[in-house]
Amino acid sequence: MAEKEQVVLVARAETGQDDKRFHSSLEELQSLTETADGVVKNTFIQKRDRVHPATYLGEGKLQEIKAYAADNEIDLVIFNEELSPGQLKNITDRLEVRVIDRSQLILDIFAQRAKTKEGKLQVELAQLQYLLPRLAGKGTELSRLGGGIGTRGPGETKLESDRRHIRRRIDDIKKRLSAVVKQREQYRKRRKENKAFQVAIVGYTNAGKSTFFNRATESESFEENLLFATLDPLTRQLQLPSGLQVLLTDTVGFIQDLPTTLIAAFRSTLEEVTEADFILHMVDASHPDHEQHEKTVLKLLGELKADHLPMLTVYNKIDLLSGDFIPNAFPSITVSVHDPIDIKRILDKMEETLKKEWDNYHTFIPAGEGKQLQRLKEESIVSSFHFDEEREGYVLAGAIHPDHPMKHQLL
Ligand SMILES: Nc1nc2c(ncn2[C@@H]2O[C@H](COP(=O)(O)OP(=O)(O)OP(=O)(O)O)[C@@H](O)[C@H]2O)c(=O)[nH]1
Ligand SMILES: [Mg+2]
Repeated sequence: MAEKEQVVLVARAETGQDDKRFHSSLEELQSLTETADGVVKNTFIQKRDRVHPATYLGEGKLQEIKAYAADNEIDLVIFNEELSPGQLKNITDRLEVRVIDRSQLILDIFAQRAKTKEGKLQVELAQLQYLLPRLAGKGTELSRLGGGIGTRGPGETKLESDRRHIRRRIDDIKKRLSAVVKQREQYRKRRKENKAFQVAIVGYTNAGKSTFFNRATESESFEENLLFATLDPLTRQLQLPSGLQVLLTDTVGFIQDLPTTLIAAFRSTLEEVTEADFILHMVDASHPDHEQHEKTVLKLLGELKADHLPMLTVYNKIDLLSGDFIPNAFPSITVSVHDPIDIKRILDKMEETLKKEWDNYHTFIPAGEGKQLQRLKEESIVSSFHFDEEREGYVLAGAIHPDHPMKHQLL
């Protein structure tokens, strides 16, 4: 394995800003750096209300960082905010060490983690779009693409560093993406026609989504104590306790201050969410900023126009909390998805929540109509069920989605 890069973080603090928020964003930058395989050696903070248009920070601070970097064999300096192309160039010239910003760091992590063809194409597109205005076109600038955090491309591909090639590659990726998106739409349409009930797990990065997804479906989705462990949505079939069949989708984690290029690129990855019938919102209740995380996720759900969907909030990692936990959201459940009993509790609670949204029915199905019976068991929530000897058939009660095609036969 390559040696880890030695990193310095740089942030700008404004007077009167929310202190807690500032520190959590710095801590997040540190986690992101570690996820990208860097080691944070030091953090520089400058109090400054206005960004210096040319160099972001003041001259004195930059000299201080430069001296530190030279004395401590620093490979990379990461700025907490997005830098303009001009700032990036000026700062790099002054510090004489490689410089990237928060966006580039996140893009780099995404590049490492993307798994599907579409995911890889989208990350590369976002990276190239970010890079293009930042290439000054001189040989020295281009050589900075040599390697390390912020320069890595998705999969086997290497990031291009020549403007003309980049433009051609961007066009090429867009063409390929539209083909992939069409395929995906077809597939989704087919799935909709089959009327499968779709549940999307959403939440801030590292909340425990994949852990729940794996335990609930007993599969092997990549779960790790890293930010953005999951980049491509994964969908699997799951049977709820009553027998209801749903399609469960694990999604990419949300984060505050996501680079704008990435929001656009990842919209289609999150389109699974807009297609969902139900949202499971996973929150790491043990995280000191969980309220802020919750808000970030709800805001993004609003932007995706998915905030009208029925939702269950799952407060996770309760094993790490000592005191009582008071939830903000309703309906909600407090769990540790490491505990198998809690997996079952979440599934029960999902059904309970759905039942409240759905319409109740009582019905009779003659013994010969086995197919109908099977369908009701899989597509509705059957709460009671017995065989009536006299009438020779099944007496059922349960709840069904208001738009389900079988509904009118039942009521
Ligand atoms: N202590 C504790 N750790 C948990 C719990 N649930 C998940 N974790 C850990 O939290 C880390 C993150 O879990 P993941 O399931 O990868 O989180 P995620 O939400 O899928 O994260 P992204 O894919 O990055 O968005 C892993 O190390 C899990 O083992 C829990 O209930 N208690
Ligand atoms: Mg995950």
